[in-house]
Amino acid sequence: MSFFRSISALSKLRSRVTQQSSLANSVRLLQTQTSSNLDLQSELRELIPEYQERVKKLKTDYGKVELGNITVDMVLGGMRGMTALLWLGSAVDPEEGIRFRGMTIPDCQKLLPGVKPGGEPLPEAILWLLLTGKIPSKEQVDSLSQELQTRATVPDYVFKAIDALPVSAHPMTQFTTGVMALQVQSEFQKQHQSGLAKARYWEPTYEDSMNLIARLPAVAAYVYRRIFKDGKIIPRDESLDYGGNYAHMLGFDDPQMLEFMRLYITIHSDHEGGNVSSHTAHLVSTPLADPYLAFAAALNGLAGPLHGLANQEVLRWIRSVVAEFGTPHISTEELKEYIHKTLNSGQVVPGYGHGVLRKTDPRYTCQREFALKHLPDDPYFQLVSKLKEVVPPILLQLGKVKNPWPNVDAHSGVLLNYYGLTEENYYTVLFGVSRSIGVGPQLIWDRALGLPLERPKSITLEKLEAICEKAA
Ligand code: CMX
Repeated sequence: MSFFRSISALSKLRSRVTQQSSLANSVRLLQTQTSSNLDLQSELRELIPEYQERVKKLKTDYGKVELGNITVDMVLGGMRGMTALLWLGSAVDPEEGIRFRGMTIPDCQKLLPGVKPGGEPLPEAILWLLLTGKIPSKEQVDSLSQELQTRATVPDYVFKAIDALPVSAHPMTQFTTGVMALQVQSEFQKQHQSGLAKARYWEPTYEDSMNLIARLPAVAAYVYRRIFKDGKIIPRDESLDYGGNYAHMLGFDDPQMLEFMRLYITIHSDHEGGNVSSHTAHLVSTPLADPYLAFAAALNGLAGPLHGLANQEVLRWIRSVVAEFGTPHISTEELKEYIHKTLNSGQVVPGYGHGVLRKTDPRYTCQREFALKHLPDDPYFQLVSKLKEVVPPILLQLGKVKNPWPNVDAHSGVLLNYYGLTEENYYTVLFGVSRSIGVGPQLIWDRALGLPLERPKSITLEKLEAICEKAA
């Protein structure tokens, strides 16, 4: 199928999707591309020439096609609405939310293999989908699971680097330090210094990205056990899948928690390219910084309270509400009062709002559905449900908030808390591990497609004023 026929098929698919036949259509689209290889790298190797052709055609035949105008608002408004990045794995529609290679979260829950039929998608499956655009079979997912296990050994100096920090250092600081220490093993850096040809850049990038993804759970679990469990480390269980094993190394073996972890990693993996962590990873990788360097930079952006740290902030805020009233059973009036108090003190309500979304985040909705199934009577879940009714009208009244609805971070904390992962300072590390599964594939494609150094033009204040005066 040619690229333009694929695009037209995709846009037809999209309009039909909104008429509630998303699953059937997604299946039809993805079935046109059945996977034949058992291992991921061979699958990718087959795909790369086709994608290179598509990008080449765009550059040679359509290079001057406009994607929109750049306005002063965009320059002063954090580049909102400026389409300027190529990102293969996923796209966020303001009304509908995330689609991973064209598939919604419910599509993924139905079509991607779980541990058992009907189980939550395995993180290995979303990794396969994001990298190849194809739905993997259970056999392929199991083979990838094994591949990740064989790559998962973490050198001792990584743990020593973390140990050099005070235990009181924030979990994200300790985690990112571990990622920087992993960088010592970068294949890309080694091969590039030995004179690697450009056409082969993607190969060590694949090695680094897969090694990084495979090793992160052990590093992340080490940080958790070091800070919160007296340094008692739990070795990995090779019989478990990626998400299950991560939960196990943290110290959680309840099968429901393992299922939640698989869902959590899947839905946090990717959120198109413009969010701070994904964009940072891409940007930092473009001067050929290796995947470890790029991902460590991404984690530093994720650690900001308006981005990935918001999940920590949400639980802290919920705990402060409960502490204020001495109970999680709080009346609507009391909740309203507390929200106003937060806003009047100049703070944001964490877990609400978004830079792109204009409806409730489907990542929130699927966590809500999980909670309704497994913990409907949990008082913290009930409080989160009540907040969804009370917060949006108050934010709307402010007259400036573009999206008053809950985002992914509004929900994850109460689920983790229910299963015993109560230390909210750690939550962003979970997000970080998950985000590697979205970022890794894009870094591989960045090198396979030969995407150049990212270097947008900036403008001085005087120049901006002069242009505006002339336009007026
Ligand atoms: N509470 C209070 N005020 C909010 C708000 C919220 N939840 N969301 C937006 N606003 C305010 C903004 O601070 C801004 O105020 P000023 O003009 O005074 O600076 C105004 O409304 C307009 O902002 P916006 O255009 O609606 O939102 P942005 O695209 O600028 O910001 C986001 C998006 C997520 C940073 C913002 O909604 C926010 O701070 N939310 C709370 C933090 C949060 O949940 N972050 C997690 C997002 C998901 C993720 O990345 O993980």
